[in-house]
Amino acid sequence: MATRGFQGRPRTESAAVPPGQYVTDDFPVLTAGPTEYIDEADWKMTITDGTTSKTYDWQSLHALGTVDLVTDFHCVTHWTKLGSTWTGVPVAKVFEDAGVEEFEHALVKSYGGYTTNLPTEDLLEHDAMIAVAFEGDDLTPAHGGPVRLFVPHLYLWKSAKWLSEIRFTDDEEPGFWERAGYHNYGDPWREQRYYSD
Ligand SMILES: Nc1nc2c(c(=O)[nH]1)N[C@H]1C(S)=C(S)[C@@H](COP(=O)(O)O)O[C@H]1N2
Ligand SMILES: [Mo]
Repeated sequence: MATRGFQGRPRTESAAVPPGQYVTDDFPVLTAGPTEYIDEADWKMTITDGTTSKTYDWQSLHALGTVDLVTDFHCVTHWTKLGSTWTGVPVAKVFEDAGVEEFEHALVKSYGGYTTNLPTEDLLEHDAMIAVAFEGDDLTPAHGGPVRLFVPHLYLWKSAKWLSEIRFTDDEEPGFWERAGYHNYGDPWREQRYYSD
């Protein structure tokens, strides 16, 4: 009789680590430029499709309801952190609340001018969240607090710190590292580190 149900290998630490990555217990800080210091009370973020826009502050973001997510994440500089708990509002929830149009591309902007781009699908159909806490504590300024994007299935440069805007567009617009030669998509499992990969 055929066996049903789970047939694969049980998930082990090595199975959870993408190629070329090592596991660290640290949480290194990587910022191209100065750390932004933004009070919760001053933070604002706009969701826009160029025509319809909605702006959120700390209260109106939290009013949508936060969820906890336990996940691994991967930095292009080769470190991977396993099983951290993040708290935030799923991007799909904010998107729905904002009532903006679902164009194919998204450009994410930060206080301080950092940008990154990704397909809208990757913000809406994966675990992407607008994160407010890491391991149960408010995000520190160095890690993008009070609010950052967190997209665990792509290399960490897509997770813009000090989030200020998500813009949905018809045309793809490369962000800061994407213009500087990083891969446009950045899938850690396919080692999409640089443009030529
Ligand atoms: N605003 C902003 N967001 C950013 C960056 C940045 O320089 N500015 N660096 C990116 C890169 S390259 C990485 S690896 C991660 C690092 O996040 P961490 O400092 O919390 O580890 O943030 C990403 N988000
Ligand atoms: Mo990075």
